[in-house]
Amino acid sequence: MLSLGNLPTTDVMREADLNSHMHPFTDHDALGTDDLRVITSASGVFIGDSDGNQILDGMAGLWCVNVGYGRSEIGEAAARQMAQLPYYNTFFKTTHPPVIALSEKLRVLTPDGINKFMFGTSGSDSNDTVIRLARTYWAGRGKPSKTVMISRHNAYHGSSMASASLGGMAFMHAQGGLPIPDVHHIGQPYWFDEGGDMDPAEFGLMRARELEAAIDQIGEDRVAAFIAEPIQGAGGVIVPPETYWPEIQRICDERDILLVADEVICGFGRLGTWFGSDHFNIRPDMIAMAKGLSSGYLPIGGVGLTDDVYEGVSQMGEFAHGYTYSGHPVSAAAAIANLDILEREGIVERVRSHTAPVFAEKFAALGDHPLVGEAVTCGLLGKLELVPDAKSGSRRRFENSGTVGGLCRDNCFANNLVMRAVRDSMVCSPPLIIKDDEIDALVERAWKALDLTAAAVAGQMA
Ligand code: PXG
Repeated sequence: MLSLGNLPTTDVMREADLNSHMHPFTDHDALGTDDLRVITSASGVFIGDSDGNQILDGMAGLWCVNVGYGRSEIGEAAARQMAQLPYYNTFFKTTHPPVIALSEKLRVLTPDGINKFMFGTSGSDSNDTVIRLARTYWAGRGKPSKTVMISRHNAYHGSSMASASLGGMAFMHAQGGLPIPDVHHIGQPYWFDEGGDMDPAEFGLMRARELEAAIDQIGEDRVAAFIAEPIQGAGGVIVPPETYWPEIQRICDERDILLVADEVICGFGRLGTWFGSDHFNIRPDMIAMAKGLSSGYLPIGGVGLTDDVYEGVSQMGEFAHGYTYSGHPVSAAAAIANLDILEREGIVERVRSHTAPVFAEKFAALGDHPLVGEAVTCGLLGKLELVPDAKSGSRRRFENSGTVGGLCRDNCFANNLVMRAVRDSMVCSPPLIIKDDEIDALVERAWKALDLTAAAVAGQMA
């Protein structure tokens, strides 16, 4: 059996992995032993593998390691808490200092009006909590028929039964009998793929107004809430046209429904603001959080809610919901240490005033590559749309969606860069502490991967 103190060779670990470990979102028949990278260490923006490669992590893990790797303060805070009180629950009239301190801190940092916090361990369970809160709120307000959640196609809200239903990933719905009832999906504000001949502003309005049409069609007396990521992440870093969010906010103000911002990726500095809602002037009734809340050092997620939602839910007496690990003291202590780093080092402010503008300028250069139809950034999110005839300005896609993206992702990895492919879009979300010369290295390696990909595509076409 593998001992963590004395690692065997890469090949032995790969084989042991395939024998006993089932990976998330993975076709195991297509997973050869050679494909598996064993990641053994990390520091700053780099991860290290068992063969000694140092790989620039352009994804911050899975969009989460905002403060970068190797922050011993977070480990020390967790260790202190482990020694003091490793576990206690918050169910039966009990609480503990870490969950109190974290809630107080979030009250200050989150968007205006978000004043109460309920915790879990992930983005998925946070969004399950969102559904239960929204439906219970309306029951508490005397409108129990308002149960329908409106979301968007190609949204990602998690992988549990309820959160995957809320998400709009057709390939996920195709397995296991999803979605659950009373979830309705409208179109996404993805101009590059779906905007046709409309200009982006007009398209953004049209997609926002699908919410109004859906409320009319379903009936306002049936709709509980609209949920959306400020910028879709896993769907392919889809930055909506500027017209989109103001129109969504108008509709939610005029209609008697709740607005939920899924801040799991956009929260905690990703866009150069504490939350994506701050960037887009969204006034949410609830926010879902995870990932950057602890920079991924320990699992923790949560939902922030307004006093109105809190009071509405409280009308029902006991809210019959919670997890063994809601507000876990060690995770909460790690989250506090992580938020302290973000504050003390002025990381969010630095992303806004320095890192995001530098990233925007350097990443834009990738737009000149013959394989790239569009290079987009917002804060420290980046995305390249790969298309066959970028030079002509056409947004036409490759046939066999995902093949070229997958190739490009593999070429990135071979050049010691992690970028993720979403269909034929390459997405990027580096740790917020990335330095200027590391941004240069990221862009250089991405360019090289694009060159290799273009050569392979040309070879296939020849
Ligand atoms: N909401 C959003 C916006 C997310 O991005 C979740 C909820 C669910 O969080 P948990 O902690 O339950 O995973 C997410 C997660 C990818 C990828 O490949 C993205 C996520 C998770 C796994 C993979 O882009 N986002």
